[in-house]
Amino acid sequence: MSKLLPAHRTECVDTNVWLQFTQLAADYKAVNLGQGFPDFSPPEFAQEAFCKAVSGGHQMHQYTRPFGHPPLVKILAKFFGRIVGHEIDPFEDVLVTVGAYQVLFCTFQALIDEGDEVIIVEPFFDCYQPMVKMAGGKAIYIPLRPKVEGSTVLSSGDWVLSPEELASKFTPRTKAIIINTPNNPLGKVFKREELQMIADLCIKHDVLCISDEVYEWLTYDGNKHVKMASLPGMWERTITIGSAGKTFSATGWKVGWAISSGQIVKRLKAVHQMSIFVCATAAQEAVARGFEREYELFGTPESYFQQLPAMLHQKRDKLASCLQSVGLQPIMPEGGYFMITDISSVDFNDSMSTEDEPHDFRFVKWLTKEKGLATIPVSVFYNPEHKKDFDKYIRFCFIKEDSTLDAAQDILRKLSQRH
Ligand code: IK2
Repeated sequence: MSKLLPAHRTECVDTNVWLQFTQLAADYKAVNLGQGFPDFSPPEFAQEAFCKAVSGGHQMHQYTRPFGHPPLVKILAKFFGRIVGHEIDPFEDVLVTVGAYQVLFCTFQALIDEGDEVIIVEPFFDCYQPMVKMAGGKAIYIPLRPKVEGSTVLSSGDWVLSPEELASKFTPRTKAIIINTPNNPLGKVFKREELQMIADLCIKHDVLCISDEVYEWLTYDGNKHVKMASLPGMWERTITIGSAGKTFSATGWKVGWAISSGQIVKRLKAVHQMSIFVCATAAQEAVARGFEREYELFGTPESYFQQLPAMLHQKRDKLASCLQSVGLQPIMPEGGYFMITDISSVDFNDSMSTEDEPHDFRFVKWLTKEKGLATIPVSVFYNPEHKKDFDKYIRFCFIKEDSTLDAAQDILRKLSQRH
């Protein structure tokens, strides 16, 4: 066999939806409600903290502690210790990484062995599946489904797991389950009872829970984010994943973290040490200052963790009314900054697409190229066997300037008039 061939472990990595659709949006100069990032600046205090860090002396430009800049791990431990109700050791129980993406990679590499099964709740952030596979694990899927098939589903809260179906997925080989709350792309915020049902199964089968909580501050209509690690018996088996990019509307800073028991974090640190070693100092310093501010203002109207969801609530409602006004039925997200909608009623001429592409891929390409509006097909958040059942939905991102949402509205209105 040729020595020029790559290692097998890279074979599970195919093209990536973000590369593909972000490029398409740029090529066609489309109004971009595709990839999940704000088209506005982070809050003033965060920008100032970043500038201050950069001009804060030579140390800010040199390596810091490999497993997390000390001021950052200290405030993360203090901040989340108060919420989880468990003392968190900043140097043992926290790892800072290059965004939540790298935490996911470290987690799977550190904890999954050849043949281990990982239960993935669908829809799921698309990298979970190849990352499990790359670690030698086997992904086992369980979809959230609308409560009553065929009825009009109006809220992401109507999408639920079947407790019996979930229980049937646990086997002696199950090592972990990964959940994402608030969920990307659906916007579901798991209720305490739903998390308790998952926690009970984790404890019963001695399984880890990887809890991707990058949108934790973004909940609407009185829905409350509950941290899996705060449930009884879950601290020692939960890896909680967070992202400064999502927390402070600064996705380009690429600072993320894992919080778990020291024993688990020690293994994640090993992967981090062998891959990245140390993350950018100034970005971590700025995130630390952001959290210190939020610690003091927690629960007050000045807190960004109150202001951001309040702003996004309005944007969510604006996008929802726009979709409704053109005859589309959005599934109202309880959290996060994405909204999905059924597009099966929309006629479109997709002569440019290939036959074998899923319906939502064809629709999104057509909408971007022909109409100048970029979105994301929802079937990318499903495993190949379930894609067909969910390819009638597309995802809109609403953490955008009102002018961007207005531009999207103009396009959708024209589209509906044509029909
Ligand atoms: N986990 C989830 C659930 C995410 O959504 C993301 C970021 N995804 O945003 C792209 C999109 O869906 O449009 C991550 C993890 C990664 O976060 P970070 O940017 O901190 O690496």
